[in-house]
Parts: sequence; structure tokens; C-alpha cells
Amino acid sequence: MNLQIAGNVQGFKQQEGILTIKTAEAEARVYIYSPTIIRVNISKNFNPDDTSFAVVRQPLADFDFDESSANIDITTSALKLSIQKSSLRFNFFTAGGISLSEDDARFGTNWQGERVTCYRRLFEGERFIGLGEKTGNLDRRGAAYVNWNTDAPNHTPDSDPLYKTFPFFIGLHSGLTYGLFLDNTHKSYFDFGASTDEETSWFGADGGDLNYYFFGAQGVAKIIEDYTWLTGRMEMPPLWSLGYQQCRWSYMSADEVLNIAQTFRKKQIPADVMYCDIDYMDDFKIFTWNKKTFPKPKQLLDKLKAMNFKLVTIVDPGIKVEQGYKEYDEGIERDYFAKYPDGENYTGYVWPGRCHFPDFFREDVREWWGAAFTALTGPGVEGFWNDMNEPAAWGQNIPWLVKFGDKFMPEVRNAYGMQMARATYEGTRKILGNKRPFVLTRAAYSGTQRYSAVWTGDNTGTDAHMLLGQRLVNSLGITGMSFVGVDIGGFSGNPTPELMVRWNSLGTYTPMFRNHAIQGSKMREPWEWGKDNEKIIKKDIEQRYKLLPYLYSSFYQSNQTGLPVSRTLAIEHSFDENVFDERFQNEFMFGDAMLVVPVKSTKLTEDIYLPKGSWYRLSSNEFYEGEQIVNVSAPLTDLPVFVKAGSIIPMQSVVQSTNEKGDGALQVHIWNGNEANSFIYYEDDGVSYDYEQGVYYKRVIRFDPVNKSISLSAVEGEFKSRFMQLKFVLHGFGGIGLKDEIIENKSGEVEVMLIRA
Ligand code: MIG
Repeated sequence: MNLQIAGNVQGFKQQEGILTIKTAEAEARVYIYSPTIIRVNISKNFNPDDTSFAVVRQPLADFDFDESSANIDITTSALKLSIQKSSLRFNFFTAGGISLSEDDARFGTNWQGERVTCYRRLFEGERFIGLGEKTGNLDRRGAAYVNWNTDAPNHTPDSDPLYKTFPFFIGLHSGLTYGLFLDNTHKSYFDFGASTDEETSWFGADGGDLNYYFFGAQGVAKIIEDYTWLTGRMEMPPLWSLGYQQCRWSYMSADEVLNIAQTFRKKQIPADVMYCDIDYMDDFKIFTWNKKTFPKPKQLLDKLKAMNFKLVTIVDPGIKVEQGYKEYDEGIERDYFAKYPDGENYTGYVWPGRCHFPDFFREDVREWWGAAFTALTGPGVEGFWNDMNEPAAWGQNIPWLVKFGDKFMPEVRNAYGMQMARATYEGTRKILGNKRPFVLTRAAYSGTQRYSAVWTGDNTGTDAHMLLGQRLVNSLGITGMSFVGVDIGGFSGNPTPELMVRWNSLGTYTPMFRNHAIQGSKMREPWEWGKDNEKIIKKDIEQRYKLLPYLYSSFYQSNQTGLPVSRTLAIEHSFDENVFDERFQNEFMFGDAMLVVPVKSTKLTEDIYLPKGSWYRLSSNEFYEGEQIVNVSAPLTDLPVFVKAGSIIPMQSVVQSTNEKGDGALQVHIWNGNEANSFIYYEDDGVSYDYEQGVYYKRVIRFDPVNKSISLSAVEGEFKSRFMQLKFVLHGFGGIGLKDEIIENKSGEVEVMLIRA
């Protein structure tokens, strides 16, 4: 195989917002999307069909550049790209001329056959975060990863690849930040100095173009904002999907589902969602119900509804080969399945036996798939769980000859799951009219946040997996996926009661809070762990429901800015080395205000790191200065959770489901601090898309420590808050003359309220 390295620039031209540069070996195209986002696409063989599954924005129509004998320079208000002519190299600088990221001087972009890689300079002390669902440390320096969406049952805390592909990372060095998104769905590779001479890192793919977007904003949060501007942001989730979710593979009958739901209500343990895993179907045929065990789906859904429960049902991509089965017959008749090059449908074995696989890359197939959900929405299902969409089949090795349209499987495999989630989302959104569907997918590619939540697949009931799960959640957040969950308790194996309790506490602070377990495992519901543990689990689930106003406002932040709900400390404290210390790397902010410390179930005290700022322990109001390592108690009844001084957290009374009104009071908790702070409180009906038409309720709550005042902005939007009363709950104000107290105001109409010492 020949090595080809992009050589000297032979010519260039600018046309319709694209600067095209030619060398003997390749062609490069440069586009500007915004002052902080530049796209570079280098190819030996451009595909005229320049489409992306991820990107939803268009480049600028035109931009200026300067040419000198050595370089072509493009300068924006934030960023400078200096393109070296011989040999062709792409080097990025801040507008002030400080180096952010450079091609390796020797190799730059190069090819071995179709395989393309880009070698880049590794800076001293450079750290890397991102890539989404990847095992290993928060700091990815010294590690290498592969993207190849894989069904990974029994994966370990070191396995790679897992189910999803997010070829986006953020580099941190010299007090500077940059981001890079390789938009290429082939099998791809990232090496952050794993085994090299400490001078180079590299990334590449088995085929396709070296097509990347460079982000030059300063600050990790700003880069995430730019990345999600480019690839889209999540919609507001249905409020019910933020409640507690109870799943199992499988509840075997409608009666069992109802019985579990009733037990939640009887024991007054709040919950919103029950799940049906694959056994609700007739012979695992998608869009059917098992006539014996789920004979009257509508009746089941009605009964659940009367108890304020929603139901989520699973769908897999594999369509059973069986004449007379509607989806099979239609798929054959209309030629909707993936094929071998000779036109024969590909057959793989999954739960139903021999299956064909819909070609979700086709719009007509997506529409057909989406419309079929009436079999589930008819009886009343509003949540749709997409599994096995890597895609997975027994043997786990779909032949490379299988084609989706004109593309062979290896070219687009990494986007298959995303396209299934898209078909599910678009179809169910259409059927449900103005109601928000809840979609959950296992496989994903960059941009999936536009369609679906994700969970991290088949973990195991061990402490190591609980901690890994938190890193996966935090890392997925960097790549635009805010609505993320893990199987609480661990999918495989049986957790100890202590681990179950601890993991459930952490679940309270996980964007999607779902308890799920493998077939054959011990039952997992909150009451299966003894009376004392049940009490703790119940209290933690109640805490989740108290926090819903805060959590919903935090999701609004994801909807508006792309900032995730669960945030690694590296987002705000990017150059604090303690944040990357293996002892502290799992800590995270849950929204703006709360710092959560995952602690193994076997440890009842823990060394933790509190970053810059001052902190209060949520459970006791105990005060701590930041930038220190402290040893704190961590009994199973009290996961270490801290609130940043000056924070504002709106809460509500405990309700049994998100459909209950509660006592009508919004409790605005404020913790004293020296810095001014504000919180955007957001509310809407939690159900419909009316918020897109301005039917929401939004106001800014401000805390001013100098004037000792708390103020509320005027209300924006047309929605009437469901809370009739505002209560302010003050923490830590004793020392300055205000004692902790509750101040009530009966009218939600009050615009400004001052509290003075
Ligand atoms: O072959 O539907 O990750 O959550 O319970 C296993 C059964 C298929 C894998 C999913 C898991 C689900 C299970 N599924």
C-alpha cells in the first residue's frame, strides 16, 4: 500500500463560500460557519453529494483571506487559520496569534489506500476530553479509541468500542481551549498520544473524507454551545420522562406491569414510567402485542393512565421473516430492507429468528417505520425505546457486503441507530400531534440529541460500573447528549443491597433516572431490598421529585445552549488539575448549582475535591471553602451533594407523579454567598409543543449579596405557572442577621420581592 501525504499547494480558488485548494494528491475545501467555527474537508476524491447526518447549519456565503508566498491566511474575529502551502498544513491560532492546534509538520493529512489520517502536534501538558460514550479516564491523553457502533453486552470498564459514535473532542493546553469534530461515519480512530513519542496525536477513518469542524471559542462551555449550534439541540423532554422510570427485561404480562405500578402507589414511592421489554410482543414481531399475556393493550394503558403512569415499549430494527406479518410483507413488497449487492435481502438472526433490516437511510422507509407506531400509540403508548440498532445480530458481524441504498454497511454503520431513532421520533411526533414523544436509543451518532435520549447499554452491577457510568454520562454531555441514563443497579448480575441503594441515590442526580435489569436477575424494584433500604430508596426518589422544577429549568438550558444537565467539572474548571485526578474525575455538577460526588457503596467516608467557590453540603448546610480536598462522611443515607454558595434552586413538594399538582408552592432555595447569581426559572405544560409558540413561563431569579436582595424579573411568555405561591427558603444567612426562614407570598403575581437583613 502506498503512503500519500498531502503535498504542495498547486492552486486555489474561492467560489460560493468555499475556498478550494489543490495539491497533486488531494483537494481541500475550507468553509466558515461562524467566527469560531471553520470546516476543513480534505479528500482524494470528493463526493459531490456533500451531506451530513450531524450538521444542521450552513456555511457563510463568503469570507476574506490573505495570501503570502508561504501561506493562505483566513482570519475571523476569534480565530486564524493559517494554511501552509508547502507542504499543505492546517494550523489554527487565536485571533491574537497564539497556537491552538497544528498539523504535524512531517505528516499532516495522509492516506494508506482509502484509510485517511491526520497527524497533529501534541502540546506540552495538553489534555483531551470528549468522544462521548468512551471508557477510561476523563482526561483521554495517553489513550486511543475506535468508533464502530457495537452491541457490547458484558462490557468492562475498559471495553472499546461501545454502542455510540461521537467523533468530537476538546483539547486543553496553555490555558486555551479548542474543539474538533470529525464528521465521518466510517470506522474512525482517535489516538491522543497513546503509544507515540509524546509529540503527535492523530485521528482518522477507514474511508471517506478528512472532514472536520474546528472550534476556536475560548471556554469549554462555549465550545459545547458552538458544537450544539452546529449539530442541533434537544427539544424540551416530556416532563413525565424526568420522573422515576421502572424497567425490567421483562415484565411478562399486563398483570405484572399493573401489579408493579400499583405497588409504587400503595407504598407511595413516586414513579412515572413503566416499561415493556421485548416480551410484550407476539413472537418478538415489532409493532405487535402478545395476545396471551398482553391481550388488551388499551385496557392496560387506560389503567396505567388512571394511576398516572406512562408506558414505554421497546422496538428493535429486525423485522421477522414471516409471510402474513404486516411489516414483513410491506417491507418486501416495497423493497425497504438492506441488501446484498445482487439485490437479495440481507438476513440476520435476532430475537424473532431470521430478520431483515429496514434501510433507515431512506426517507420513505423512515416514514413507513414511523407510521407503523400506531400499533403502539393507538392503545396509548407515548415512549419508544430503540434497542439493538448498532445494528446488532447474533454473531455481531454484519457482512461488509450488506448495502443501505448505494452505501456499503461499513460506510454508514455508525449512523444506522441514529437514523432509526430519527424515524421513530419523526413518525411518533407526527402521530401524537401536539404531544411530545419520548424516544430512547442505544446506538447513536453526533446530532442524535435532536431526536432522542440515550442510555449506556448493558452495564454490570458493580461499583466500578457505577463509577464508569457516571463518566459516560458526563462525557456524553460534552458531545451534546444531555438526556442520558444508565441502568441503575447494573443490567447484568445482581448488585448488593448497599450498591443498589447507592446507585439509586446517584440516579436521583442522573438526567434520565431508570432502574433496569437483565432477564433472570433478582427483582430490582425499590421494595426488594428490605424495609430499611426501601426507606432510603424512597427518600431519594422523593428528592428527585422535589428537584423537578430545578431539573426542568436545567433541561431548558440544554434546549437553549446545549450545556448538559450533568457536567464534568472540566467544563468550568478546565485547567484545575485536581479535576482530572483519578480520585475526583467522576465528580460533576448537576445543573448550575449542585456538585455531586459518586462514592462506592463500600466506602462510608470519602476524600473529595471541592473546586473554586464556596460550598454547602445539601443535607446539613455545613460550609466549605473550595479549592481543597476534604474528607466527608458518605453514609448510604446521604450521598455527598454540595450546593455552590449563592445558588438558587427552585423545588416543589413531593408528588407521586409528575401529573400531580402538589401543594401549589414553588420553594426557591437560596444559599448565601459573596457573589451575585441568577437563575433562569422555566416552566411550560410539560406535554405539548406550545412552548415553541411562546406558551411558557420564564423569569430570572436574582440574588444580590451586596444589597442583600432577591429579585424576580417580570414573567416572559404566555403560560400560567402551576404554582400559586412562592416561598423563599434561605440557607446560611444566619451570620449576617437573616436567620434561615421561610418567607411566603400568596401571589405569584409579585414582580419584585426584597429581603433585607
Ligand atoms: O439481546 O431487549 O441493552 O436493555 O433489556 C439483548 C432485551 C437485547 C439489550 C438491551 C437491554 C434489553 C435487552 N436487549
